[in-house]
Amino acid sequence: MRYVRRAMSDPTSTLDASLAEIDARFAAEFAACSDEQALRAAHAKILGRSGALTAALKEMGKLPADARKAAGQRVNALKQKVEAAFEERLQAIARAARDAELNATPFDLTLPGRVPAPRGHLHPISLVREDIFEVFKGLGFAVAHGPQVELEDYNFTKLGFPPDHPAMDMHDTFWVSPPPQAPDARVLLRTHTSNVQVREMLTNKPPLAVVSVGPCYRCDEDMTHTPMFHQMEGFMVDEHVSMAHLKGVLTAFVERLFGKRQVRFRPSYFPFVEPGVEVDMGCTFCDGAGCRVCKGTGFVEILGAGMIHPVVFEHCGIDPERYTGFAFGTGIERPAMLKYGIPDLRLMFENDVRFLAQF
Ligand code: FA5
Repeated sequence: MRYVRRAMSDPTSTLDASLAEIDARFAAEFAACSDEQALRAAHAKILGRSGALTAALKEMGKLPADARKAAGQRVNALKQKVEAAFEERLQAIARAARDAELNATPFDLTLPGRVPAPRGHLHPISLVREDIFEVFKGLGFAVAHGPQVELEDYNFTKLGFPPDHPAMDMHDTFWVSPPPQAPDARVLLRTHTSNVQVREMLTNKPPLAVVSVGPCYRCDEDMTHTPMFHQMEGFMVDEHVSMAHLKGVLTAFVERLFGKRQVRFRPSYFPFVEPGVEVDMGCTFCDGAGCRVCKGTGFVEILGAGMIHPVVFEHCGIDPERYTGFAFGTGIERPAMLKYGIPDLRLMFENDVRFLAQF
């Protein structure tokens, strides 16, 4: 319904007639509104920019000066009445909506959805990491973690890498700007998990048997190398630990992860072990018969290992006259590739669901 603007000769009477009309109708109009949108529209018809009461207010200027004050009070009183009724109706509408919601057919949030949500699963790297932890926990090893942003001292120096040693060329290192509070610190992204060996030996006393798995970084990329990859590191330190323990533990590890297969140890070099060995196992693709993966040898390289160098013990405050130990490490993408028959390491990090869904 529209409010009519009256044309009367006496401006005070015109105003009063408009106010009376608004007053007579607004309550019923608000009451007829059943939702907030309709109520706001009804309110705008009275108090909006072109609303009836707004128009009446504009007429005030036409009143004789002595009538303006009293007329202003009448307009304001009506305005307050309209606003109060509007607020009250607004709340009543909100209450009614809430009641309707509460009284509606109960909605059971715990019911399963009609379309089953596809279930995710662990990434092959995580699967192998968990398998590795299970094997070593079964052999009595504790699990430890180390930082990925590391000091050169813990990544190289304490492990006996002399500065500018050719062994460092194999670790194409990403260097990181030092923090402002230590501008001379030599900071890097760890190139291997052997930093965990250093940190654990610096903070704990033997006997120690620890395994760690985590991301490492080298400036390297091709079919079998990525700038970020994962390594496993393990070590054992106690009195009388020998190469026999190294061979026993690593043979058990290979057999528990891959099933019974041949394991062989070849001499090798790492600056932080003496003697050092490379550990190979019978190829999982051809069962030792010789294939493309094992380059016809029947063996694939699976671990680097060795007896911990006395210099490393000295750097970490462990008496090399009393204690001996062995350490081992490997990239874990390699075991994952062998275990699941994955041909290209880069597939692991492309996050293509067609690949990931196969595990
Ligand atoms: C090491 O990093 C030694 N810390 C391992 C070790 C620990 C030896 C304890 C003895 C005792 P190496 O640089 O060879 O060794 O790296 C070990 C493995 O990490 C490699 O055989 C490879 O499997 C993996 N790896 C290294 N760089 C990359 C890369 N860019 N992408 C993927 N895997 C890599």
